[in-house]
Amino acid sequence: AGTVKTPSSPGKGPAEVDVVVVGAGIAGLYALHKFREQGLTVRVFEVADGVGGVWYWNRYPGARCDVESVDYSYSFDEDLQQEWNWSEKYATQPEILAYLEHVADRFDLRRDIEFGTRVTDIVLDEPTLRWQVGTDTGRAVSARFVVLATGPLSNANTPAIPGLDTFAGRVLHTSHWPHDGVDLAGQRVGVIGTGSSGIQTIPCLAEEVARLHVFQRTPNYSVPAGNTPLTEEQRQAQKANYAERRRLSMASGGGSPHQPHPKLAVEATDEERREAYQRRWELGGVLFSKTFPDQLLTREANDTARLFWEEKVRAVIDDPRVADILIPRDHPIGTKRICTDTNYYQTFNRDNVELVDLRATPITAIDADGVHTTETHYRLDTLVLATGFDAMTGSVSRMNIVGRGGVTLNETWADGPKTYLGLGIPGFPNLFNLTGPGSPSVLANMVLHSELHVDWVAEAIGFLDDRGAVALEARPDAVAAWVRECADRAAGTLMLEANSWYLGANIEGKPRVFMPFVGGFGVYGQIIAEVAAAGYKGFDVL
Ligand code: N01
Repeated sequence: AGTVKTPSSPGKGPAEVDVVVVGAGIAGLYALHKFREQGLTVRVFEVADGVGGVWYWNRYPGARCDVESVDYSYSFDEDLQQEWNWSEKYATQPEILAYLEHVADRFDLRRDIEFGTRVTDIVLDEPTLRWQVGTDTGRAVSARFVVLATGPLSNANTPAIPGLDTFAGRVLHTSHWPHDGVDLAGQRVGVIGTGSSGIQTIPCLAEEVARLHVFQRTPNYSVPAGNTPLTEEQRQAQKANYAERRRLSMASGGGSPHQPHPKLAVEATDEERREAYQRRWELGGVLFSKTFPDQLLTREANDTARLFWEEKVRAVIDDPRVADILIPRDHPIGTKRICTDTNYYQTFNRDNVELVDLRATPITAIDADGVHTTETHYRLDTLVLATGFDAMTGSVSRMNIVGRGGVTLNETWADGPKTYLGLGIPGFPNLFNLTGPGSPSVLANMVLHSELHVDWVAEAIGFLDDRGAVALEARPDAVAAWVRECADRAAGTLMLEANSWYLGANIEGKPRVFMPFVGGFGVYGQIIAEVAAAGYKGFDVL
């Protein structure tokens, strides 16, 4: 448990504010803008030297969003959405970062953000119900509200492979790629990890390096992104239809305007199914896993998608033995985040690329020169770790968050995260965790989800202020019911059949709990709106 520091202000910045926001990514930037517009004083702390969150850090070659740029952008300001021009259907990391920097400038956000500052402690002062926030730069700020906008995928996972620290070459993690780029021309490079990051970067690295060894433990499903430049005509058409596009997105399952086929996969004819899958295949990207409404509900429906996918993928891989290694067999399609790619499978037809099947020949150690498997030693100049994140709880768990009675959030969540609506935690009044466990989170479009959460918190603060109330605190019975509802909904799907990071399965010792709310973004939006309209049912108003 932490101690309460006396508010102080070494260097710059206020010692007392209405709201402290942790993180200046998509959610944190909008939170700052929204709360400030509401007349609140706000301070944002951000570890990085700039805005952007994941889009600040993940600069690996090929990094690109898998949600269409027109949808993966803020809706809160009509002029912003009409004036910004996306150049491609799926935006690259540099373009998204440029957009977020533009937003920071346009709304004059930087003056309330302290960069290069990590929040270390968030401690409740129980008599006043204020939060004392401490940082690694020695700042201590007192706030009525704390909003955690630390992002579900911001804490890199580096595997504990024996000897990793003895490697003489360079070790790069995709999520902490050097800002000035890396020249890998002529090198022998190894990539460990074939999730979304690996699958995006492998085709780009293959074109640059002399020799690429891809170390694959578990194969993933990937669908071609189908990225294209946007023409001025397409942009105009999208913008003319923006309001309707947003309306559909807010009511949808995943926060984008595309609707699933109106029939169940198991009720459609073979021909109808093929046509529907083909249309989604051509549309490109993650939406393939939501072609039919029952695709993630029953094996029978899922198999129809899986077999269509397998046929497509086998057709572009020259060596059937390589195809066998690249085709997943351990989980239904879509039960891990489906990946999107540009020429991923075709990359294994190249002479300078070798797929290493770690299921057959596991890594035993890393030495100064490269990677040892049970069969071979691979000499490498550079090792790329595309090994993912301690997702959804990783960043929050690294802060010392202390609520009522000196109990920490890590103690409260020892058996897995427990929230009411993802937003409230008993014992932690006025502490709001955005887009985290208990909300649709990573299953939805993060930009619209961030807006939904920030707007809800802003309204809740307005509600308290109108009544002269001090705090909102989730009730234990409401948490128990919500945790049960989230678990029941997940159990009704195929999502528990994969060892995914949604379940914490990629991190040793992490409790196995399906963390996102699986009931859909639109449904969730309705639920939290109804709770607010009913005077914050399930919360104590203090
Ligand atoms: O991480 P991952 P990611 N030895 O956890 C392997 C979003 N995202 O950064 O499955 C060998 O998915 C691990 O293997 P296994 C998106 O939501 C989006 O790729 O544990 N291998 C796996 O192959 C995504 O889902 C975009 O057997 C080891 C890989 O590393 C999420 O971020 C782009 C290992 C990790 O895959 C995370 O994606 C990028 C070990 N010891 C990311 N440890 C887009 O928008 C781990 N692995 C397109």
